[in-house]
Amino acid sequence: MAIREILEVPDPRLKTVSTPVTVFDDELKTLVADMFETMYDAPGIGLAAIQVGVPKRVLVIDLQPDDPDAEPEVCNHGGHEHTHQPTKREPRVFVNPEILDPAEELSTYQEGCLSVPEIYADVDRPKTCRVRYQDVEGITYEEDLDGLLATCIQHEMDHLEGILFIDHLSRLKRNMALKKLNKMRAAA
Ligand code: GNR
Ligand code: NI
Repeated sequence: MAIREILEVPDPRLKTVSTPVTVFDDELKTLVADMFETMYDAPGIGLAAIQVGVPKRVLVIDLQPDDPDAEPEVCNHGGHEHTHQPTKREPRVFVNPEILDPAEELSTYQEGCLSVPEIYADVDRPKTCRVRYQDVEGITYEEDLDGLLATCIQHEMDHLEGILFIDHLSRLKRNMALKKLNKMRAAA
């Protein structure tokens, strides 16, 4: 497993339309493992393969990322002292995802993106949706999503089409966000 470099705006590769996965092999499993490691390290709640430079239709999501400031819990059941992850991981993989039945009703979340660091803005998206996807073995599932998971999967699916959350903002707000990012980079 390896932490991979996350591409940031204005890297032109982020505008790539990703292609479907057709081979469910060890290379795919390594990509997914590396994406989880990269997402938990960042930390973020989702990651699309194109964000690590791989133009394939693969997403990982975990709405319970590690809290880097949380104290590890020390236990000694089983007779020896050991520590537990303070947050429960809920890793989810979506290969070749498709959105079905997006709700007409919208909900607004303040979104951020690991490829647009330190910029946050409200985005409206369908409040619920159904998703059809495959797992790393190629098995197909369908599931109804709501709340942050519905929002997050739509944010990630946008990456597969080369779209960033700032593309949903007015040109004025997008330009303000990009200026702020450049200013923070100059100060760093
Ligand atoms: O870490 C992330 N947080 C987030 C918050 C609200 C809506 C979407 C997201 S996804 C983002 C990680 C990322 O950039 N995924 O592509
Ligand atoms: Ni993103």
